[in-house]
Amino acid sequence: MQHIVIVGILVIVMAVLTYFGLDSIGLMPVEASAQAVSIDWLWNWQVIAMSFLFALIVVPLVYSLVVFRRKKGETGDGEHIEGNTSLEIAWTVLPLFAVLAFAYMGAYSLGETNRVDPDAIEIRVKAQQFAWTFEYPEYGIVSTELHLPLNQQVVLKMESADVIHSFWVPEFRVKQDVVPGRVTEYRITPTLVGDYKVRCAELCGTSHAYMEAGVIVDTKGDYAAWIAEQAAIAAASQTPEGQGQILSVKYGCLGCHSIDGSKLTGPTWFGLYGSNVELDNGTSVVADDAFIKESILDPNASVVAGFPSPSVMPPYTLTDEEIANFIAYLKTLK
Ligand code: HEC
Ligand SMILES: [Cu+2]
Repeated sequence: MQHIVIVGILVIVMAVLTYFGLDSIGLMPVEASAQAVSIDWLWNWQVIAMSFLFALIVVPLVYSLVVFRRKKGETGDGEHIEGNTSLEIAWTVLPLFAVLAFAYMGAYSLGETNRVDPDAIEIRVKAQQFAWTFEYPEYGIVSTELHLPLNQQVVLKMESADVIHSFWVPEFRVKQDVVPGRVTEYRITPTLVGDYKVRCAELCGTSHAYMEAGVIVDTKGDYAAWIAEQAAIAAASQTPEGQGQILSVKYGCLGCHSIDGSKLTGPTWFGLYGSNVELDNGTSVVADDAFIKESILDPNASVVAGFPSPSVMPPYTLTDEEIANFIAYLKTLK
């Protein structure tokens, strides 16, 4: 009897030490969503159960090894024990209740995680090898970063362009697969302002490890400002000037041409349109549509004074529409 009391006390002490030991390691990153609360609650009870079961097995085992080891000169057999009905009933019924309790807690936690807010903001997520894209359909915004407003439920409607990916932000706790051919949903209510990362949690190819994107939880005000800024950019890129600016970046023109008046490998574009350009053959020409077009399609036709001839600028075969967009952009640089 005395042994049972001692072992009982040791089990409790060991369980408490194990629990606080595990807890102090900080196994979980910060809790940054409303959904994380019930998941962490469930996880905490599992750690308690784990610590207790660990102690319940290890303490009696080690205690028996030490206290009941064979003493010097002892040669006889151990005492013969023939079953113990009440012990068997206990270790059948108690785990049954524990499992039922955890099933109930799991179902409750799942219900909390899936709770639908009818005012949830919808954001579309596209996953592909090996990048995430986020679309805010209400504002025509497409972004490689996911911005979320604080304390507001969002529902991500996720699609994959190729293989199975998985959307996982550890701080939000919830994880959801993104499967080709169907739209999966992910609901989250961020509760902590900060910079997080979504990682693909489904091995999806050679660069799977790099399939990450920024997830930024903003205050309501910062979120509105970001939306306004992105919506303005999205609207601007629809105009000819916007398209012209995009193509200047896309074709690398801005590596040689500045837009602020400074001289790089090529002349600046600042104030170029409509100005008088001196050529290296001594003549000068007005920088109008025809001159600009010729300079792009055939840079050697006329070389600007002060720059090496033949021109270091490679010829570009742009469409008439691209050239018109470029000229619209050039006109804004003054
Ligand atoms: C490798 C550097 C380089 C790149 C890249 C480049 N340019 Fe140029 N560009 C020059 C140089 C040098 C000149 C001046 C010599 C000449 O007239 O060809 C020039 C001249 C021009 C001119 C003539 C008018 C002037 O004063 O600037 C236009 C217009 C122009 N580039 C447009 C473009 C466009 C559009 C692109 C991209 C599609 C582009 N350039 C890419 C180097 C470059
Ligand atoms: Cu992936």
